[in-house]
Amino acid sequence: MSDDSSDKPGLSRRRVLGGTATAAALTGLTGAGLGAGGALLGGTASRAQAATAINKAEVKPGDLDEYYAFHSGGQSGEVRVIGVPSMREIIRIPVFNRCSATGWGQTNESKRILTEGLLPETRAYVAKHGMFHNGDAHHPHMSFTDGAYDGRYIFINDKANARIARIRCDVMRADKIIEIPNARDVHGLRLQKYPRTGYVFFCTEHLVPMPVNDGTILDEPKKYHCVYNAVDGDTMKMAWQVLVDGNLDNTDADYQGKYAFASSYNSEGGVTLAEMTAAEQDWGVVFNIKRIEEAVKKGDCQIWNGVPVVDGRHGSPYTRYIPVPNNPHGCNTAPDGIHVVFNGKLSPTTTVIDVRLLDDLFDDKLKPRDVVVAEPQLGLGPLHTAFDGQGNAFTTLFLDSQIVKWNIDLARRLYKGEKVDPILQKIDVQYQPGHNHASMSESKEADGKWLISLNKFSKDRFLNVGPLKPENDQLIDISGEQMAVVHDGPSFAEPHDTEIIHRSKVNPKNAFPRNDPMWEDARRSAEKDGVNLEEAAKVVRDGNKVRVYMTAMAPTFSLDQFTVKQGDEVTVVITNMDDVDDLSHGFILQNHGICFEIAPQATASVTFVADRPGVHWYYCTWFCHALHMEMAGRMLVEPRGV
Ligand code: CUK
Ligand code: CUA
Ligand code: CA
Repeated sequence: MSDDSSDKPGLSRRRVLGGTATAAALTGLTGAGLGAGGALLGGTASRAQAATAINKAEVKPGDLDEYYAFHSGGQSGEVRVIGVPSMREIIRIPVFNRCSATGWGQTNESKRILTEGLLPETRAYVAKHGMFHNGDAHHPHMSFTDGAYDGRYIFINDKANARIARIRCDVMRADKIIEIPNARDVHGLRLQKYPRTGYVFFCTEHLVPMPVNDGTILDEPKKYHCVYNAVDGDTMKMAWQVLVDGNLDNTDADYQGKYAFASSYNSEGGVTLAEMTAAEQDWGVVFNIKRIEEAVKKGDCQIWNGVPVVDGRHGSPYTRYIPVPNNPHGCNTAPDGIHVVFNGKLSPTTTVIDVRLLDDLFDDKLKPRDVVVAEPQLGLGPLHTAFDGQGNAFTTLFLDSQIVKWNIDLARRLYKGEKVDPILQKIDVQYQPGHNHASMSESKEADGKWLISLNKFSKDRFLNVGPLKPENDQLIDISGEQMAVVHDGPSFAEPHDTEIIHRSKVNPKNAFPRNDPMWEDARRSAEKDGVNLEEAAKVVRDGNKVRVYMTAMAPTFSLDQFTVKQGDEVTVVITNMDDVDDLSHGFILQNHGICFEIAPQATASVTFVADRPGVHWYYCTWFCHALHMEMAGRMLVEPRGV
């Protein structure tokens, strides 16, 4: 234990928790160490072992990583693609944010995606007050076919504005974003694994008046609710919702296509920290997919804002509530297809259920606690669990700043009364881990090679950059008996979750297909104007609306000037006719706040009002040619009345 512990983030967290958490949850909290100050090697891993592991993690210049990791960007609203094991950030995919480089949030194509799925009242709100340019992206997950990652899509939630986005993995761009009715946020998100995705399952976390939250109910928490949600991942339309008791936090689904699971830390239905931590136990909720689908089909549901809502509160045939101590957080299905782990957070335990017992639970042959097959005591602040596909689990201990490796079978035997210790190793991480994720871990192809621990504090691990520090994403080699930390990776606000997916599963294109649906609107408008996007060099006036069509081909725009009148609404539509790998162009219009990227074979457009008479240069932003600097042109704006 280090001696300067008074300013350790872990201890201040404990103080926060200590204020209201139950006595049971706090037992032993003060005795927990933060991890020996900055030691590279945690637990019992030897130095030699770690050195070999670090060797394995090295990716030489010019070599490719073996895995993609898809990191959520938290409150930055984006998704980041990381190479594993090098931990190099490869690219960012803007989703819920506004991206200065790519023009996401500014181009007409991205604005359509960002607005078309909004609910009518939100659309009216943003029309009046401006677009949302933030999101809180937590849980990126790749679509499945038969329990294996299939490389089609990544789905991710926006906790801030109750949205779900779908990212096409062929071009690594978001193509659908929808807002969820009847809710005010979206938290835990996982996908149907079998037979395929299928459903996108997710939780709403914060209790609100439902179905109408228009001010008629305000400070009456008893009338607030949460719902469990399923969206059809192919159409990105709401399939159904399930009304529950208490709140919902994280979720996962089985490998049989029958059940989905969610944790609840607020079974109390409270609205203050004290209320939400009042009970010794909360619960994990099990959702019976088949029964819910049948209920929707036969109309045993209400329609709230166009969505069938099944009543899954206590006593319904659609859900079962399994008591779980205490304010549980993560909910993780093991790749064995059998076990689901609820992570106790305020309880030092995880609660493991066996999905083979769930049919009997729903037929009332078993009671809720009968499906619990293990409840190992792991350490303080268990938040999330990952798996190696060989029967072992890796749980983050937020308060202890450790990852604990434990064996599921041993935990079951301990639960039955055998004298065994399921804990195989604990390793220090720096510091305070939230999610972790092992390679291929949430699929049936979990391969037990690498684990990323997404630590919430980096503190002294990187050069000091002032009061706001990065997070620390640590890479851990889990291929041997003992875990070893092999890499520290600073990352900006704030990966909550990641997925490590073998590169054989992901096959992005080097250029967009020319007939991509992304610029369907631009193509239609061009056809109406008698313009061929692929050969365009034309200015079309339509009242005070002006459409400027051009192509970009290194090192020229097909128009090196165009003239408009002050006050015109100008739409610039650019098609990148280069089809060489890695040959993006870009378009900046000076002094108009306009910048966007045009990927190989893509079309992109921006609409603005030309309200500044004079000469304004536009230029290419992506270095594309020796004459990139010369890839430019002028917009001439005639003063009004000329
Ligand atoms: S949550 Cu952030 S550490 Cu949104 Cu999955 Cu657990
Ligand atoms: Cu085109 Cu730089
Ligand atoms: Ca609680």
